[in-house]
Amino acid sequence: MSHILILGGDGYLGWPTAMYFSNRGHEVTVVDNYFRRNACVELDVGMLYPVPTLIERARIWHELTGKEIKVLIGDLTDPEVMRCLFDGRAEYSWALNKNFTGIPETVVHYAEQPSAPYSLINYKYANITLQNNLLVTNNLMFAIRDFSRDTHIIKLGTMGEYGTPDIDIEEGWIEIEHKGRKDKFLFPRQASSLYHTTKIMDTDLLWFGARMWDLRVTDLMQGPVYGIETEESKIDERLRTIFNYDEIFGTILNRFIVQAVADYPLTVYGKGGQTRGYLNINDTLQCIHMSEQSSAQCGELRIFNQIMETFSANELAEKVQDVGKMRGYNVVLNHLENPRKEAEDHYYSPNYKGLIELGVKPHYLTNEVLEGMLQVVQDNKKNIRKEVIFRGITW
Ligand code: USQ
Repeated sequence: MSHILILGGDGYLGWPTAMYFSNRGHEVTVVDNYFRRNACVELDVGMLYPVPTLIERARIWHELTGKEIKVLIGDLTDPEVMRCLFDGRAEYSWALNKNFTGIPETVVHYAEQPSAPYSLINYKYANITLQNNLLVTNNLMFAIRDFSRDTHIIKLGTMGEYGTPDIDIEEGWIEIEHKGRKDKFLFPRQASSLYHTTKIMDTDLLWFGARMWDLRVTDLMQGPVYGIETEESKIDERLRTIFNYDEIFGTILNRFIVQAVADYPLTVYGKGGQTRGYLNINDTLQCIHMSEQSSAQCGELRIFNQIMETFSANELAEKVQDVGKMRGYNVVLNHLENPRKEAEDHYYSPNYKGLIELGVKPHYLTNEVLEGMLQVVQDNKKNIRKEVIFRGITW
């Protein structure tokens, strides 16, 4: 079984990915600097339930399964922290001080500031986003170039890189015919936040690395993810992923579920016609797994659109309202003036066949899935802080 390195292993997707691969017998190393946790403290946005530190979670995982997830707490914007993961110098956390066992075959890059509103609070948060996301990606590219060119990079991109163009969205690439000649180019990008802009720049950086140094890169253009439990977290509540429902780090469906339970009118922004591609957190894990099993080739930037179905904000709100009503919640929709600058009524037709062809079996957004989420949120209702649900970060 191969060695998988997960950058950003404390986050909403990072920790479930670590357990998923560990459970399947892989050697797993996670790195994180607690950026998300610290930002939640700084901005005073609560999580739905307390989450043990990464070191504690790895210890709990080991106690319950006998499997080991190695932890390094470090800031990957520091090139030396990144480079020690690939040149054999890594000194893992004193709490889990285990021997380094080799250079990873695959690195999953989640180590980014992931929030569009955070990136636009003001110039300071814009700078933090640019600095963190671009430096981490650049440090990764150079570490792999210098020490480990065969390592497969799986980077999390975002569907928001494409924006909402008035043509069908292809999986990363488009063939263009111009004055009688044809060539293949990256599909046009046009972000609607500075966070999304950094993801475009990441793509460009790694496309450069693939062209110059034959790096192997899979770039997953992911839509907003929803869900709480994964197969691995079900064994103990303390293994549940970080779950935000605030305006900054919470994504739409996770927020709507919490709002339904908290008797807070669902915050549909503007007309609610904004359509995106969505996926269950369990499908993120499958997508990473399938990408890991079939590496990109040397010099290839392979791009997949990582979504399973599309919904407008209104459609999501109505689904939550219907299931909420069945469970006795009085769910009301509130069309707030849109704090974001985005199209509210637009064409949206992305292609997303690639990951299905690789073998991913989608979990669709059924009433049962919504009920499962409502149940976990209900169990933690006492922790919900209504004042963090909407503060109005505008751009
Ligand atoms: N929205 C509402 N009400 C809310 C929250 C969001 O109507 O309370 C709307 C937004 O205006 C937007 C859509 O729902 O049109 C999605 O918003 P979101 O906050 O769920 O997601 P977004 O800001 O786009 O970012 C999230 C993740 C990011 C990921 C991205 C994928 O935070 O890391 O890259 O989803 S995508 O949207 O495809 O770019």
